[in-house]
Amino acid sequence: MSGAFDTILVSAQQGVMTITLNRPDALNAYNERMSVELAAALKSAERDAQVRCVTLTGAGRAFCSGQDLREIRAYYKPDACTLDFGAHLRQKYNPVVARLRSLEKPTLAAINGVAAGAGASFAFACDLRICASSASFMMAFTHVGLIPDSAATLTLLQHVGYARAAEMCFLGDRMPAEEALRRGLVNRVVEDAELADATRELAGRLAAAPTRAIGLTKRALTRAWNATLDEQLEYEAFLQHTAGQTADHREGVLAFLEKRKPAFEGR
Ligand code: LHQ
Repeated sequence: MSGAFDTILVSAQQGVMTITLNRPDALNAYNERMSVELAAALKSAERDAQVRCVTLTGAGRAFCSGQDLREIRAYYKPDACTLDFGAHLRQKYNPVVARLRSLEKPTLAAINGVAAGAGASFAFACDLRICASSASFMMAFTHVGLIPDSAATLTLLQHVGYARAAEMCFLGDRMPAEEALRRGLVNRVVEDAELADATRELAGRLAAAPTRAIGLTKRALTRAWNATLDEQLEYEAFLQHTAGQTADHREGVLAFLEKRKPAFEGR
């Protein structure tokens, strides 16, 4: 599938699909074509049983600088902006974020450089974030008089809490990787030169995990934000019924009893 795209690179190795946003001259700004291609790559990750982890990263010195502001330049008339923002988000951003969140496989953002605007939102929508030490996050929306979108008002809030989320969104200051780690916004920070290896190692571990159970765990964690204790207990019982029927569950228990490492197959 790697040959089919202009704005992203896609490769698959040992159960890990790596999607690289690939417009480095524009800091991987998100344009119309990238929205179509990213949606297609995520759809194929969803359908392909061989894919058991998805890594999202950027080519060059940035992760993603958000909306390509040059591409929408023509909408800015002398007295008004004629872009239909609602339709733009619903068509080009929301399906990608929804797919990232609902994918029943682990997603890992490998943040190689600045993640700004919707670029930060995409990183926040992934399950885990590993970060190069020179990377940073910037809620750039405020600098162009917009509100955070692509679910950042939810995901950032979940990751760092209201006070920090509000400050990041209102002021739009760059948050360096180390601070993001302290605030719980990212899982790991590594030296820039180590990012590729550390990502491969972590993604490899995720791809070797019991994929069905991970997918069901994602569902449970997502539902928990809006659930009461009783609802969540019931939902866990419902999902565990499914997990209990998987080959990986059986393999995990047998491996424990036989004192060996489990070999999960993702089914
Ligand atoms: C860019 C961009 C970019 C085009 C760097 N576009 N070229 C939703 C609904 C509808 C519409 C609007 O948007 C949204 C969601 C959003 O994402 S809103 C937020 C949009 N993003 C931004 O406002 C961020 C704009 N970029 C920046 O603030 C800086 O470039 C950052 C802080 C990311 C990096 O700064 P530097 O490291 O100093 O790099 P630079 O500014 O020199 O950029 C390098 C090149 O990349 C430059 O091109 P050039 O031809 O001059 O070398 C920039 O024009 C280009 N570029 N971001 N979003």
